[in-house]
Amino acid sequence: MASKYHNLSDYDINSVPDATGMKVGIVVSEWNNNITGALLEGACATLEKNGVAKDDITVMTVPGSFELIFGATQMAKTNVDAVIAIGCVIRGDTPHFDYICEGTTYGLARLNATQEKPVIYGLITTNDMQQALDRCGGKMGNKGDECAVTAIKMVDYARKMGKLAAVH
Ligand code: DLZ
Repeated sequence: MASKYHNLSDYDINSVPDATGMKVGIVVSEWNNNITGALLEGACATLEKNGVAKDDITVMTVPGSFELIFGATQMAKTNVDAVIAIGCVIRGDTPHFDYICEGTTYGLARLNATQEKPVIYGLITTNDMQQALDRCGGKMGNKGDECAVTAIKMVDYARKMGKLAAVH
């Protein structure tokens, strides 16, 4: 989680499994696209740095963060090994923020628990634009990098569990 103790881009490359051959689907929300675009760039750069081929990254856009649920559900049905959902919700003057954040988070969590592929939560929820900027390549790093590393680790985890299940 982003906090003053954790720069989102701070990871030990040696602790990341080799991602050669992994296929990753990324669903990106168009709302606040100055933020989501930077998160997407960070995610793609980190996936490629760790061995994912450019052609093995599938990117699709959806209008808003709430649509990430449907977008990620459909993406998980394709031949990707993991899905990263990227969005940014910034608090406004009404309770709308809370409904979108809760609905999207619940939807993605449910999806993560109810099908076979890992779904990575790349939803930034902030009080203002500056906090969002800080988390897409600013002083808090880039949450897109963190999502990419998490996706690679979870695909590796799923593969290991698949091998274990085959033995038992
Ligand atoms: C409507 C809305 C608002 C007010 N704010 C955001 C936001 O900060 N970030 C975001 O990704 N989407 C926002 N949306 C759009 C909703 O996610 C959704 O697209 C619409 O409610 C239509 O389902």
